[in-house]
Amino acid sequence: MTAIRLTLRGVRCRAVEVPMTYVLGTSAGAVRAAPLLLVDVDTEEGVTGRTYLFCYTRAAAGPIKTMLDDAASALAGAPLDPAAWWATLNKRYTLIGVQGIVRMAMAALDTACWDALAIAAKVPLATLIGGAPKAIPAYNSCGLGLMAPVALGDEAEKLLAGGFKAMKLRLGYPTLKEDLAALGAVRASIGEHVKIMVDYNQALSVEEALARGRALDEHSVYWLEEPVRHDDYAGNARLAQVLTTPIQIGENFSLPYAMHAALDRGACDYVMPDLERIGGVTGWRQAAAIANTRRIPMSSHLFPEVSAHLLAATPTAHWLEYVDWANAIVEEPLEIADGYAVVQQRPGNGLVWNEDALRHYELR
Ligand code: SMN
Ligand code: MG
Repeated sequence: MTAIRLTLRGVRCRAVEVPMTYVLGTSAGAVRAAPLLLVDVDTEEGVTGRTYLFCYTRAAAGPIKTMLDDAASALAGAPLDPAAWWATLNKRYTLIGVQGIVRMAMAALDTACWDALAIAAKVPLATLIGGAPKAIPAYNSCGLGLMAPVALGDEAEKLLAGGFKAMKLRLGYPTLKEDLAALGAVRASIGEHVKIMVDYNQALSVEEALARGRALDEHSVYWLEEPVRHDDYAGNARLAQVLTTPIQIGENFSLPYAMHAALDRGACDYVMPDLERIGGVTGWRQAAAIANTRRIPMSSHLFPEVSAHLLAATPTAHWLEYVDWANAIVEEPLEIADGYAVVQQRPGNGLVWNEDALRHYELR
């Protein structure tokens, strides 16, 4: 741990729902607005660390806040030590289980504490965790949900703004023919030189994924994401063996243990952990070490502001997933230049709330 000494005073949470520029129409349902829980960790020394959680559904914001308050009440007055606090909180929550919203609350506390420590040390988060600010290749993951091919072509063209050289298309239509029509429409609109990742959000059986995957193998898809149940490691491993398109999973890895188990089973070619599911900055660093020992390319899932710092300190860093959801409520949105996310030199992870905008979107 670092030599910086900060003392936990408490946690403040505010729920907001921000409009999304592009609807995220996945095979498992459409997301039209982003319910976010903004988390501020206050210290006795006056430094505040911040992060946010994506709640998926409004209903989860309140219960996550309750769990965060509980965790903070157990640790108030203690010196900030996010890596060590996992053991303390694992013990406190063994019986309920460190899963779901319990784990999301712990990840947020962890991430905000790391922000506070970086601010106190006057260095960017990337630097505090052993990297340095740099440009991170990003793909545009806004939109491109399940919709008519013509609309997909139009949207894909808009998503090139910012110089993106890669974007993600959601698939999982009732038929392979429709999947190929969607892919064809995006390809025709953006040309041969922009990479297309495709995401099934676990829609397929292994047999169906083999059939659709073999067809996609002929269409230069950059990766094939979550084709089947995320925790069917045997099924994913079969796909990774048979198909030439790389298999990408990881947004549903629960803590670094799940990623370790998936890689032990050969379940994928690439990994893309999610900050709030992998265990915050502490969990991410452990996952990055696992990916490094196996030379597995590691991308991020959502939370581009913090993830850019994490990827800047990840030995096998691959792609940043860019979404613009938090832009509506932060002072300085993550900058994208020529398709790269720019990790800033300012201390911490860079998240500062725009209080005026926040009041507008706050859920009460
Ligand atoms: C996704 C992200 C957030 C909500 C729904 C779906 C998607 C992704 O799987 O990888 O971006
Ligand atoms: Mg996904």
